[in-house]
Amino acid sequence: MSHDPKTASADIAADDTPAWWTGAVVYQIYPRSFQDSDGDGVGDLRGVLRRIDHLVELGVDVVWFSPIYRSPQDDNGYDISDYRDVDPLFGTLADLDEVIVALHERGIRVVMDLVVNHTSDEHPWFAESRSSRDSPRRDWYWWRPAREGMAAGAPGAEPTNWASAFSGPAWELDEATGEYYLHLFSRKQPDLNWENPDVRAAVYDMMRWWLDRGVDGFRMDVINLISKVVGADGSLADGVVVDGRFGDSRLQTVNGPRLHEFLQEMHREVFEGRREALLLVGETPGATVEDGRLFTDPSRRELDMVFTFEHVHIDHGPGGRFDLRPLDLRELKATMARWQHGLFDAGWNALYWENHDQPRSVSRFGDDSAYRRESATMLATVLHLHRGTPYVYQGEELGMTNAHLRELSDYRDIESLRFAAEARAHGRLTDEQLVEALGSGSRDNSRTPVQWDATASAGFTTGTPWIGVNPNHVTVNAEVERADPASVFHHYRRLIALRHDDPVVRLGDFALVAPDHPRVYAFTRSGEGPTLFVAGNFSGDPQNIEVDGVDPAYAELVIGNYDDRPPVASGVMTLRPWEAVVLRAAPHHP
Ligand code: ISL
Repeated sequence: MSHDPKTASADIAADDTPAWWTGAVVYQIYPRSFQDSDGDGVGDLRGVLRRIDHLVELGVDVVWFSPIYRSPQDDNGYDISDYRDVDPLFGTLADLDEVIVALHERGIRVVMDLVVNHTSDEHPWFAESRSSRDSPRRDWYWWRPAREGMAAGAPGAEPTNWASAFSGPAWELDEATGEYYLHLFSRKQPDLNWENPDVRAAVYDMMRWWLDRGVDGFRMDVINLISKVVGADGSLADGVVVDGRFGDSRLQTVNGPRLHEFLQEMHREVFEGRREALLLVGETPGATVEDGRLFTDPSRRELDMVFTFEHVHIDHGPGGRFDLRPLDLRELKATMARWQHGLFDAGWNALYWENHDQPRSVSRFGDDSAYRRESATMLATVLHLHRGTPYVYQGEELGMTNAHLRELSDYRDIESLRFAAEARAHGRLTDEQLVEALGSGSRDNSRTPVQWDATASAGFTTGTPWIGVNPNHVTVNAEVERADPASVFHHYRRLIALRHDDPVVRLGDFALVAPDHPRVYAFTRSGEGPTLFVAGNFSGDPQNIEVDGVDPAYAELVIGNYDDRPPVASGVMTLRPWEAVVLRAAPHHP
């Protein structure tokens, strides 16, 4: 694993040309819910082929596929049993090749999800690892005996007190060999031991295989969990106990001591010489701005950008995602601004409101009934005018809302099901409260089928969909959206085109305006070209905002979500309910 510094900088920043992805917009496909082609109720790759025109019309530059690898589907594909094959649920490798060619022909790059913090327990590596204590692959995963002085299997005998992200302990006893294995997620997702160089070599080999197959990058699942704090004697430490039984494992598992070393090694082993054409985005829950810089400063040769979680945790109450509170807009602005400034001179931001783990943004931060169109377009405008690479999650461009699932039995996500089972077992929530908590916080909110049209299954499938179609598909769907020039869909098209055309959107400096305004999110973008002024009203009431720097009376309305521009009097602009505007200063205004 040698590294020649003379060639190191050749493939990035060879000149000052900004990387291609600074002007790109990424679209996330969650294949299981995008488009079914064979009537089994689950979306698939041939379904994607049918909808490529939708992506082309939208104007996106990249498609990121959530996992389509062979998988027992315990966590909808984030539990992989074969990294080099497509799950029959989604099609075949040949189908994938067709999809890649079809997207490339339209100038759209393809990014694969890469889940290498853990595998499925049905991956041959794990089968071998668990087969005996002497297995050559034993050390590929985290095996530990019961806590000292305790019998394996006794309550509390787990090697550490860490909790799994999906409730219960992060350790599972394997009866056959009498040891526990670590799983930070479900028990069917054992954590790989990145301390072992053979594990790393196998992962890098698989990644090269995918690049050679023609993919253009990776979205790296929980990549900042791959390095754990491990003592010289191999020990793992308990976390501080937070809720009686379990300790907080974050100090031991998040942004661990060898993380940056591993990422730099991955870069040398996999990306050296071809980095420029690729998109490398890490999912990094728990990363601070300082971490974000370490990951994305190009001179460090790690990643291009990372997904921060700070802004999507602001409305979490003590109970986390199942305990959402109203958004504090001031906090949201301050958080976003910190990342904008922190990664301005070195590094880059990934911008998102939604993905397959987050509730729908129009339901969460907007008004998904009376002002659905207005609030969805306002949220889009604010996000897409930041500096960074915006991510559009399937259906977000249609203004899709939370799922409206009514019964506990309607839920499919392992996280929601485990949460519900535990809350019931401990009598913590009534069924009514549970339906309410899941209704706003469940990951299933964003996993219902894409609403293509008003027919029975929204055009998603001819069969029975694996999860209920949102009943509002009769009015909220792509066909209706496409027919209306003022729709959420056409608004997204304009925002994407604007990023492609305006270097200030792409690279300009960012400055908040009226950071303390509780209901208006306003900022300027300035750089090589006329300054842009952006404002979004995060409420259903009219809001006033002072407009300094850009005189709106002389400014061009670049994009808005009402028919005309908002009224301005004596330097005060009055935004209408959920209104968003992007104004461009006249050339004589700097
Ligand atoms: O959504 C979460 C739980 O409330 C997050 O903690 C989530 O589990 C975390 O963002 C990691 O997400 C990724 O890895 C998980 C998988 O379940 C998610 O779908 C994936 O995006 C395990 O692979």
